[in-house]
Amino acid sequence: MNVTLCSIPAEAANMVQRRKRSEGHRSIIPKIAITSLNSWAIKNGFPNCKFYDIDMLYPSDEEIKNFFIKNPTDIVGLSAVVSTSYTQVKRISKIIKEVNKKTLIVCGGYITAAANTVLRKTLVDVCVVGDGEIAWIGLLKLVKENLESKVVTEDLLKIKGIAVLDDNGNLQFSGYGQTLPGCEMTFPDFEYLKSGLDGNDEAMKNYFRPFWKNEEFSMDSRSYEKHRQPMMMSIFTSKGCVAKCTFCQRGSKGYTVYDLSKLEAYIKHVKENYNVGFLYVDDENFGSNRKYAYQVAELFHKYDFLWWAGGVRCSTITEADVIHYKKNGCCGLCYGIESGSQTMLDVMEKKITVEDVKRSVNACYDNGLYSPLVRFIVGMPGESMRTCRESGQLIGELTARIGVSPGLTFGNTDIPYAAPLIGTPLYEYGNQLGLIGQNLDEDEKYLELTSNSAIFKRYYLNFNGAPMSEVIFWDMLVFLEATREWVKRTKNKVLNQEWENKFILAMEIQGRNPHVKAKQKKVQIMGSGGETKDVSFSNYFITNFLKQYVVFNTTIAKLPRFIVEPAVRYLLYFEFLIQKYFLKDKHNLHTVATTNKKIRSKIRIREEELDPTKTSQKDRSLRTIVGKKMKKFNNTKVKETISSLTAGP
Ligand code: B12
Ligand code: SF4
Repeated sequence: MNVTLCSIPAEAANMVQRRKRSEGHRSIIPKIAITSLNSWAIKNGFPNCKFYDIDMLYPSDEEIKNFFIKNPTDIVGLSAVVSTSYTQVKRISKIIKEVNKKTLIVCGGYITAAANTVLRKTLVDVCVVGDGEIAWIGLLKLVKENLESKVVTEDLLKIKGIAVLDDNGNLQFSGYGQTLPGCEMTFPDFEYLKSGLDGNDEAMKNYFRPFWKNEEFSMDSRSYEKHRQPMMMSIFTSKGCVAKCTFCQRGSKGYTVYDLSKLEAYIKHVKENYNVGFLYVDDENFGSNRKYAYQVAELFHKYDFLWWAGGVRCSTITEADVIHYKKNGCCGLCYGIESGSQTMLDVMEKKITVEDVKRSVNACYDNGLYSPLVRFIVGMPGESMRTCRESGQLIGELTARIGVSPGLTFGNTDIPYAAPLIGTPLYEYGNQLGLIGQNLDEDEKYLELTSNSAIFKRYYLNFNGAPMSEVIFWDMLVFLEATREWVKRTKNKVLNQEWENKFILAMEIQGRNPHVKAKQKKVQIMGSGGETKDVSFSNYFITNFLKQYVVFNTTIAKLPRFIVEPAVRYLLYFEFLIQKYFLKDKHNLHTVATTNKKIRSKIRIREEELDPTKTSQKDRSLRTIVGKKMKKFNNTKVKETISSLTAGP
C-alpha cells in the first residue's frame, strides 16, 4: 500500500508567495501534525508514510502532478492546519484525482470544521475532524484491507473522527477524533521532515533562523553571549488549551503535555546537530501546568538555551513564575491580552480579568523581562467606543509604568480585527444572524473569502453591527486613548531609557518584515500571507498620516476628545469612501461588511445586554448568546450535524 502525507500551504491557491519561506523573523514551524501521524503509523506497524511538503516547496500544478505520477499513491492525507487553506485543498485534491481517480483523499486539520463543504465541493473523500493519529491508523488498516475494492461508509464510520458523505449523499459524522495520551506524543523527526522536500535539502534551513532576525531574542543582552549557538527554532512543549475563547478554534479537547525525557532527548539532538541555542515555544498555552512548565524551563536552561513563550494566559502567571523562568533562560512571555474592557473579555470568554493582565505584565517588566503589549483584538460583537477607550486606557497605564510610549510599542504593529473563522463561536454567531453561510454555495464563497484573509482591518466582516465610520475608527481610538492616558500618567515621570532603546531595536527589526512595513513607502499597513500585490501607499494615505503624526502625538492627546475623536473618525471614513468608490478596493471591508443600515441596527448587541449589574459573566459570553439563539431555531438533523462540526468538541 502506498501512502503519502502532504502539508497544505496557508496562502490561497495560485497566489504568488509574498515572502519566501526563507524570509521573515521566524523560522518555519515543523509540520508536527504530519510527523505525529507518521510516528503513530510506525508505532502501529506501518512503514514510513511518504511525505510531500507542499507548504515548504510551494510547487506549481505541474510539479504536483509530476510528483504523483512519479509516486503512485493509494491513500493521501492532506494536512490543512488552518481553515484558510480551503482553496489549496480544492486545488491539490483535483490534481491528485487527475493523476489517479482511485486514490483515497483524506483531509485533516482545522479546515475540517467545514467538512460539509470540503466533502461536497472538493475532491476530498474523507475528512478527519479533531485529533487524527488514531483515526489515521484506522483508515490505513481499512484501506489496506480493501486495496482492490471500495471502502464501505459503514466501516469508515466505525472510526472516531470521520466525516463522510454516505451513499445517499448525506453527511455522516462519527464524532471528534480521539486524542493521544501525552506519553505517546512525539517530537518532529528532522530526517523525516527532510524526506518531504523532494530532494530540495536546502529548504531544511528554513526550520532555523539566526536569533538576531527576531526582535524578542535581540532585545535580551544574554543572547549575545559568545558560548551560545546562534540558531533559533520553533518548538511545542504542550498541546491544546485550558480555555475556549469565542474567537478561537478548538479542534480537540483538553491540554496535554509531552514526556519530559523525550523533550530532553529532542533538545539535546537539535543543539548537537542543528546549532540551535534559541527556542521559540509555540504552545498556545504555555505554563498552565505549572510544575511541568518549571521542569521544561529547567531543561532548557540545563542545555544553555534561551527561550521565549508566545502563548501564555495572564491568569496563570505569578511573579514567582516570571522569576523562575527568567532565571532559566526565558527572554519573554507573550500574553493573549485581547482587551482592556472586562465586558469584551467576558464576551470572548477569556476567563481573565483586566487586573490579571496588569498583574502579569507588570510581573514581567518589574523583573526585567520583555512582554509585548500588542496582543489586543477589536471588533467582536459587543465592541463599542466605550470598550475601545477602555483598551486604550489599559495600554496607556501599562506603557506608563514601563516608561515606553504607546507610539514605540505599536508604531509598527496594527491592532487585529476579530476574524470569524469557521469552527469558532464567532463564526456560528454570524451564521445564525444570517450574515454568512446560508447554503452550500455561500459556505464555499465564505471559505474562499477567508482563504486570502488575515486578522487585519481591511478583511473585517462586520458581525458587530456598528456603523462603518465607527468600525474603521476602533483601532485608532485605542491608540488615541492610550496616548491620552500615557500623557496623564507620565507627567513629571522619568522615562525608562533602557526599555526605550530595546523597543526601538524591536521596532527596527519588525520594520524589516515585509508584512509590517509601517514606516516604509509601499506597504504602510499589514498584509495577509496570500496577497499578491502590496497594498499601495495611496490607499492608506490618511491612516498612515494619522499613525505617524496624530494618534501617538502627545500634544494632540491634551486636546478635548470631542474635537479630536470626530476629526480622526471622519477623516478615516473619508479615506474608506475613497478606497471603496474611487480606488475600487476589493477587500472584505468594502465588499461584504454589513454597511446596510437596516441589518446593522438589528444585529448590534445593546449595552444593557452586557451590563455587569444585570448579567453574569457567563451570560455575557458569545457562546451563551449563540446557544440561546440556537434554541429558537427548529434545526434539522442535517443542520445539527454541520453545527456539531463547526462548534468544536
Ligand atoms: C502552524 C500554525 C500555523 C502555520 C501554518 C503553516 C502550515 N501550512 O503548516 C502558519 C504560521 C502559516 C499559521 C498561520 C495562521 N494561523 Co495558524 N496555527 C498553527 C498552529 C500554531 C499549529 C498547528 C499544528 O501543527 N498543531 C499541532 C498538531 C499536532 O495539531 P493539529 O494541527 O490540530 O493536528 C491534529 C489534527 O488537526 C489532525 N490532523 C492535522 N492534519 C491532518 C492530516 C491528516 C491526513 C489527518 C488524518 C489528520 C490531521 O491530526 C493532528 C494530530 O492530532 C495552530 C495552533 C495549534 N497549536 O494547533 C494555529 C492555528 C491552526 N492557526 C490559526 C489561525 C487563526 C491562523 C491565521 C489565520 C492567523 C492570522 N495571523 O491571520 C493564519 C492564517 C494564514 C494566512 N492565511 O495568512 C487557528 C486556526 C483557526 C482556523 N479556523 O483555521 C489555530 C488553530 C490557532 C487557534 N487556536 O486559533 N498557522
Ligand atoms: S485564544 Fe488562547 S487562551 Fe483562548 S482558547 Fe485560544 S489558545 Fe486558549
